[in-house]
Amino acid sequence: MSKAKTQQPAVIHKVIMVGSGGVGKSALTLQFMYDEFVEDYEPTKADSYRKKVILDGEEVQIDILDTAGQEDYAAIRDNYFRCGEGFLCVFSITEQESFQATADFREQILRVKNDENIPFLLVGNKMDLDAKRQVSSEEASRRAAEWKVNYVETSAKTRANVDKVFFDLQREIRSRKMEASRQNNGKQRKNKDRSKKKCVIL
Ligand SMILES: Nc1nc2c(ncn2[C@@H]2O[C@H](COP(=O)(O)OP(=O)(O)O)[C@@H](O)[C@H]2O)c(=O)[nH]1
Ligand SMILES: [Mg+2]
Repeated sequence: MSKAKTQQPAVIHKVIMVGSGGVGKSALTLQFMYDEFVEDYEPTKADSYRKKVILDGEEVQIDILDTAGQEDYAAIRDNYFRCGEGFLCVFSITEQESFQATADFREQILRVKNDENIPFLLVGNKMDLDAKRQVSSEEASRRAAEWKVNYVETSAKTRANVDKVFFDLQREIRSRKMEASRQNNGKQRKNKDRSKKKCVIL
């Protein structure tokens, strides 16, 4: 902490990738982080990443937790979700089941965070595979509207909208934090300790 030169940006936005296995959570994360399409990332591996980015002129750090199935254990999943400030809820447009599963993820997140306005984007990935499409953008947009969130289609392969989803979500997180700090203005910050807890990957 004493190395001033390598000091991390003061602002950290914590993003969690959720969604069924195989939808492209890791591919989106790695495309965003390293500008490459990784076809064969270990499907059971959860990992966290951090990167300095410029968000509307301000240097911030984005922390991304790429979840990978251990979420089946409720305690581990809840621990992950509690750490998150914003969620990219990913399905594959080529797999109807993965779209249905987003409702379960949404429900679990709302239960853990207890906040209807939690920063959240519904992400339809693999838009480059339009010929194999099983979920129409109308259907997905309808669900997003019900949830009062935005729907964005991406391709981790072509990089389409990859930056957009990570940056849009960070903007939502930022405005949510600004709102929270306005509400807490002058008051003791009750959640301070909790928000400092590290995300533990098991
Ligand atoms: N064509 C195409 N394939 C993708 C895309 N995103 C991921 N994949 C492939 O889908 C498979 C599962 O991706 P992965 O990122 O491991 O999914 P995860 O289980 O959600 O992390 C891999 O073979 C990826 O190469 C995409 O946008 N387009
Ligand atoms: Mg993965």
